[in-house]
Amino acid sequence: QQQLIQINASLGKGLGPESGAIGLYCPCPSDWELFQGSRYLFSWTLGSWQASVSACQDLGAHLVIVNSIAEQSFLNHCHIRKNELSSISLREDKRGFWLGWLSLMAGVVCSFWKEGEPNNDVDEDCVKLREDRWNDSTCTAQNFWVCEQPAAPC
Ligand code: SIA
Ligand code: CA
Repeated sequence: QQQLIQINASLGKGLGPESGAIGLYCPCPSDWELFQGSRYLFSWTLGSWQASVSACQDLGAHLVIVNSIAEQSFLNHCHIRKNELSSISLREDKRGFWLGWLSLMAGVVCSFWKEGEPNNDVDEDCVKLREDRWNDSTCTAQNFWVCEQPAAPC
């Protein structure tokens, strides 16, 4: 809830019911981007990976799960902060297993690692978009994040 207000405030909006604003409230928040049956929110504030999980949950969403080349391309075009990292819904456990998802496409794991990644450089267990690919990074780093949610018809 706090995060939602922060996000809206930094967008100069704050039009949700929680704002107490009087007037029409659009059920489809304009700060979400639609793409192929999902909608996406690109955060305007920074947080740890776990804080990002909570921020998405507070919005009824989850950190983005990348299931296709098309979806990765969409992210590449829409996550505009070129030299910043944005958390996605993928994490490594202490035994080196990937938690979350890694989808199969045509029998091969669909992943978009940056060249040389994941390198687990100084305990990097959380995955972030970095430019147009993925990098493993520390879970405590303060980064942007991307939420995803099934797109309900308006
Ligand atoms: C990140 C960051 C910044 C961070 C840096 C990492 C690594 C890459 C290499 C160190 C020890 N860590 O992921 O948060 O962008 O300070 O890159 O260079 O993860 O794989 O330099
Ligand atoms: Ca890394």
